[in-house]
Amino acid sequence: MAEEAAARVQLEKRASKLFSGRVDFLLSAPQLRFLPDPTCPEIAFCGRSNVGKSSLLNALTGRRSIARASVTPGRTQELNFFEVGEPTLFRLVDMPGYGFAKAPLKVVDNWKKLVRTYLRGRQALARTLVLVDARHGPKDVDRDMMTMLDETAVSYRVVLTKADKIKASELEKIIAATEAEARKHTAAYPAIHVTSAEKGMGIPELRAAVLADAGV
Ligand SMILES: Nc1nc2c(ncn2[C@@H]2O[C@H](COP(=O)(O)OP(=O)(O)O)[C@@H](O)[C@H]2O)c(=O)[nH]1
Ligand SMILES: [Mg+2]
Repeated sequence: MAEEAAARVQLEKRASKLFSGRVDFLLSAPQLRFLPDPTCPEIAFCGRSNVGKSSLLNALTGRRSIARASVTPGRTQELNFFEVGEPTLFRLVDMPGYGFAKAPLKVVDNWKKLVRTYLRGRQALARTLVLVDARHGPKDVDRDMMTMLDETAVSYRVVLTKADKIKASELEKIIAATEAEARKHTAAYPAIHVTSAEKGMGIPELRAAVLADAGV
């Protein structure tokens, strides 16, 4: 047990060092043909619009605005790639947010095609993270996403965001509900992550998980 804890601390230290080193924006892919060559493992971040995806990416990388820097408003239908390590060890992929109620059908169709094809067919995809707002727990759009991911080849982690926004007693209930949801999905990890980009909660653990998932 002590050994396990020591190994975990070691991994978190290595993860923290790596994430505070080189992290560079690589490119935005609005269509499949613009995807970069799959030369290293990729970790994809999915979630509803406003779930806190950019904030989480910034917290993980210890940057103020790496995720926002490249994502100009109105161009949210792209996959944004960031490289970590020098030389590059793995990539973080900021997926377009879902659940935008007023988007035209054509935009939603395009989104579905791009995201599905990437998530289902990408050889380099090492893990997907599905972000869920801790204030609400899984909603129908999150369940739909998880069901779609059950059909992909890689398993995914469910990550609660904005955990600082609710009381501890409420958070316990949301965690239980989210774990129950995860257990219903064949490709979801049973253990979920609880994070706050604002307070740094769960960030070292998630960095370590990403490193382990990327196999570095
Ligand atoms: N209190 C709190 N607010 C957060 C947290 N993460 C994101 N937010 C806020 O939630 C809103 C949406 O965050 P953003 O990262 O842009 O979401 P995205 O649309 O998923 O990229 C912003 O106003 C953030 O400041 C968090 O951990 N705690
Ligand atoms: Mg964003």
